Amino acid sequence: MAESDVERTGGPRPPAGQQAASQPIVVAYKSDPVRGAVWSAVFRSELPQASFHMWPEIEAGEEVEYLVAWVAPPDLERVLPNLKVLFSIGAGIDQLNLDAIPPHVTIVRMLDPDLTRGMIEYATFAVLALHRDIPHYVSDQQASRWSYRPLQRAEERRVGIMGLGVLGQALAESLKFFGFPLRGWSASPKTIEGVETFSGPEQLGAFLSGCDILVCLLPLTEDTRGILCHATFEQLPKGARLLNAARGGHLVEDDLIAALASGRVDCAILDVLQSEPPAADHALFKHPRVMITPHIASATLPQAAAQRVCRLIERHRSGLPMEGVIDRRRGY
Ligand code: NDP
Ligand code: OXD
Repeated sequence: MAESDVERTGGPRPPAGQQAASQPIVVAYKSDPVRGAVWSAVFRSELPQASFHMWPEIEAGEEVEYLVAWVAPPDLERVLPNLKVLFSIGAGIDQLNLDAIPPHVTIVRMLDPDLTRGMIEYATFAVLALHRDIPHYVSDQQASRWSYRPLQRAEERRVGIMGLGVLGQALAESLKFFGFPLRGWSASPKTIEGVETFSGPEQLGAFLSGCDILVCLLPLTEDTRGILCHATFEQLPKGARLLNAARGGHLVEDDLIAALASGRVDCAILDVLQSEPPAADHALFKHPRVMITPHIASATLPQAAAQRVCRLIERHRSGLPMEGVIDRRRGY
């Protein structure tokens, strides 16, 4: 039993089913208001016993137990002193300042089949584009150049995925169809059929040495910030290709520019950058061998996301475990 429950109720927490019946459910939503209107409608029909408030229109902050947000307010503990669960609107939670969120608040990230499907589409497209030299052809077209490049079989192009979580594994599954030799790298060892797996910092070099296309689908943490850097590029086969669909903070942008100049990296597709949007004269934005998209690889669709959070709140009220709880120690 959490201490905060004892303090708030003045006694032990009632059994799960009883709690749901006896206590009001107060939810605050702090994000895009247009999408918030969809959330509000879903809560009205799927969890009518809940009162749903759009930030900052919260009358009694001390009644709020659930917060749905991309970023939390800086003075969270003071404004929502009885918060129990913070639902991140995104799959990643690096945008949250974990130190400013009281330790008793459970943080839950977005796990949504639509979001996974979106990433499968985008990353499959991007790996195929890198494999088929599309960044070169796009820049050839801009220069009115008509030139062929030799075709390479997928079986001869090794694809390595950094991060074998929900998204990395889904991408690996999608890429199997094309015949690429697949490898993946994660924090803990994994066995995945058809994927050569590596784990931990000690196996990073062996993993990188066999990546003709390197895909980053890692969470952004203290351990992974800046992982796409000079030292990493130097361990790739010369002329490797890069896809970063995770976070801009993974990439040391100047190191990529240098690696493109030296030929260590041949071309890249980036969905995320250090600063979004980038300055109009950002060197990667204009680079002839880099394709950039504005952080659209995937997205949480409000209808399904709100339905998911309704179900999670019901589980929480019943004392059942929720899927997607983040481990603060690991940072993801
Ligand atoms: P998961 O938490 O499911 O998976 C993370 C994977 O990374 C796990 O395999 C984990 O290893 C591995 N990992 C974490 N830290 C390390 C480390 N230090 N060394 C090696 N491997 C590590 O995350 P998701 O797959 O759901 O999402 C990944 C990221 O994608 C999100 O955090 C988000 O930043 C990004 N994203 C980007 C989107 C976009 O539109 N561009 C959309 C959605 C997400 P292990 O399995 O051993 O724990
Ligand atoms: C996410 C994102 O993390 O859209 O969900 O980047």
